[in-house]
Amino acid sequence: MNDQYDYVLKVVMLGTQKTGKTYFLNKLKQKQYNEYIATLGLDMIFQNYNIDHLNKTSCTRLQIWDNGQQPLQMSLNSILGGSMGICIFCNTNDKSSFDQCGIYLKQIRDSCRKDVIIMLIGNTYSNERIVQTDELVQFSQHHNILYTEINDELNSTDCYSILHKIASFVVIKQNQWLEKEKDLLNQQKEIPWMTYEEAQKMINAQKKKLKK
Ligand SMILES: Nc1nc2c(ncn2[C@@H]2O[C@H](COP(=O)(O)OP(=O)(O)OP(=O)(O)O)[C@@H](O)[C@H]2O)c(=O)[nH]1
Ligand SMILES: [Mg+2]
Repeated sequence: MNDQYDYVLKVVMLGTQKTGKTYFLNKLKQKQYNEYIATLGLDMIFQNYNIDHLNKTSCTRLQIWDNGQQPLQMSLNSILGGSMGICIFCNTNDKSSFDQCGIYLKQIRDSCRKDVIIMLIGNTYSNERIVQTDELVQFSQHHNILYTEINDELNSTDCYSILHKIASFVVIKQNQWLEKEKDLLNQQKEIPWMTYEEAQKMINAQKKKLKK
């Protein structure tokens, strides 16, 4: 792990073809989006955040995987492995992209940590909307995941805030978990995505701050 960051978090963009994954990430980075070009295999971009929690600012780097529809021999299992956050995109003009969300969720439950943060993103591109907000909200509540909607007015700040929300949930959960499990951590050699030494260092720093 790079010393500059307290956390490096893997976040995966899932969704069937043309649901707006690359559109979203281009907007985040203020890149021009002219025409649809299928993502081949995987693209990766990075975004840094400072997240405040427990009297501490965690410098967090998101490693965002833009998952195309041509997996180039990589199974969804390996793509999802180690992820802390997942955005599932649904194109509200395309019912089949909504149907696929349930299948993705099942796969996520099989492949990821139990506390992975999942957000459903409903993208409305044209006026011919087929999947309504109610259905998407209901689905999210039923599966206990976050939900948000995007449309033609999406800008870089919106994308930044959406990913900030996911990163905050991950860091808060992780800080709470480290605090709660510190006795256990003393006995364990390694925890899933942070080495034992890193976890110790973090707990000690947190304690020092709380004492002040
Ligand atoms: N709301 C909105 N959506 C857009 C706009 N332009 C493109 N999109 C979305 O982006 C989709 C196509 O582009 P991509 O974002 O490249 O699709 P993708 O999900 O990355 O597709 P794959 O790479 O093939 O998996 C469209 O079908 C829309 O859902 C826009 O101006 N407004
Ligand atoms: Mg793409």
